[in-house]
Amino acid sequence: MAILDEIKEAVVDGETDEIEELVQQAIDEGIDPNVIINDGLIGGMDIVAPLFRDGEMFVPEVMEAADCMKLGTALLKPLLGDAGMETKGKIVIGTIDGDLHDIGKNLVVLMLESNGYEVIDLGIDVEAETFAQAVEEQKPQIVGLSSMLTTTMMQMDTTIKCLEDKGLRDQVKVIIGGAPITQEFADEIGADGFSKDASACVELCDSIVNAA
Ligand code: B12
Repeated sequence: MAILDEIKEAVVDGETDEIEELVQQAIDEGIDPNVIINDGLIGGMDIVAPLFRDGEMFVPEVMEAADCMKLGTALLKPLLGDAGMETKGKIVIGTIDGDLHDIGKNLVVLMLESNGYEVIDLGIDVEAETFAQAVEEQKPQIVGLSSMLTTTMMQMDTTIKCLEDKGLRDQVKVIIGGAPITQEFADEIGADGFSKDASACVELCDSIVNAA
């Protein structure tokens, strides 16, 4: 079996003991780290997603798949390189209040950092007030909100309103993303940008900082 397929399968099976060895093997075979992430690790999560939705995989198993993603991306991070690059801008990011999903956000962070951005990651389950405080203290050009649950995605609207209430909205561009998020939703809540994946997020941030 080709190594990328083995990585995919290891993510689906939650093989936390094997994933690092497999990713290292792919690196040793000279496969581009971005390809290992997109076609190997994310390829695995793409198989997990419908299984979870259809009740064929359960939370503990999906957590193991998530752990594989973390172990694999940690090995690849140094290879994506950011050393010596001049900082393009500062970004505060987090998963919104009530939401514990962080795989996608972590990939966004990884891609932004390896493309020369300074990223302050507030983690998961981040309250609107905490985003506002970080904007006030860190003075980023961009704040990124991640959401995977339709039940809590309106917290993005709450966060934008909180920035408005504190007089911080004009100082920062708000970008949003996550599986249920669309451009239409971004327009509806007055976000400045949306992207469907981590690579597109880098392009979005580049266009925002270049326009400033
Ligand atoms: C993994 C997973 C989990 C893991 C999370 C582990 C972790 N550390 O993240 C666990 C098992 C903990 C979990 C829990 C739950 N989950 Co869940 N989960 C998933 C799953 C299968 C995959 C998500 C994922 O990691 N995808 C892979 C990454 C790479 O993709 P991504 O997250 O979309 O990120 C990309 C883009 O969206 C974008 N992006 C992401 N963030 C941002 C931010 C910005 C600023 C930008 C620009 C772009 C951007 O770039 C990313 C990289 O390319 C999805 C299924 C799905 N279709 O998404 C369900 C899913 C999101 N979960 C769901 C549910 C219901 C739950 C639970 C309520 C289940 C339960 N009964 O307990 C809990 C909720 C816990 C909580 N309060 O948050 C539902 C949500 C349904 C809905 N309509 O809201 C989904 C859709 C599954 C389903 N039913 O189909 N889950």
